[in-house]
Amino acid sequence: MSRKIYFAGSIRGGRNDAALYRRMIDFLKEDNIVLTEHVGYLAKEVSHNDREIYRQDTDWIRECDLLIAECTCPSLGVGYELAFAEKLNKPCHILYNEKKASLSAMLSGDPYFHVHAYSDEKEVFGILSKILN
Ligand code: 6K6
Repeated sequence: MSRKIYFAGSIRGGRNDAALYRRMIDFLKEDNIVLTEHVGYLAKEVSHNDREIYRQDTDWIRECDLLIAECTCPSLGVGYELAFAEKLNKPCHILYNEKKASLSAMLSGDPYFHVHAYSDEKEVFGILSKILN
């Protein structure tokens, strides 16, 4: 079943994990629609109007079937998107590398979120497969 996925990952919070986002998005795109490919694909932020970004991204969260967030690199925008999606009752899955980061208590402490800790990138794709099964 093809689903519309909102993939969330850090942009202004830091682009250290952009290559991982891209691999995750490519994997998800095999059988699904990823509304937010730019999160993995643009190496550098180009000029965009922030109001337009906010309007487009909140529209996409309304439209999506589920949200998947990679949260190893902390990002205010991703935290906001998760809270916004929760308010709309969208299923939310959070992945993070527990060897590299500790997740904010505001995410790990919220029983609404499905939190998936991993310690090796190879585990990420098995986690994504389980989420989509
Ligand atoms: C596109 C690619 C790189 O830069 C852009 C232009 N900026 C954004 N375009 C679309 N969505 C954005 C942009 N900046 C932030 N976001 C949304 O917030 C994304 O959906 C990310 O999941 C999240 C990242 O927030 P920050 O606070 O790390 O920027």
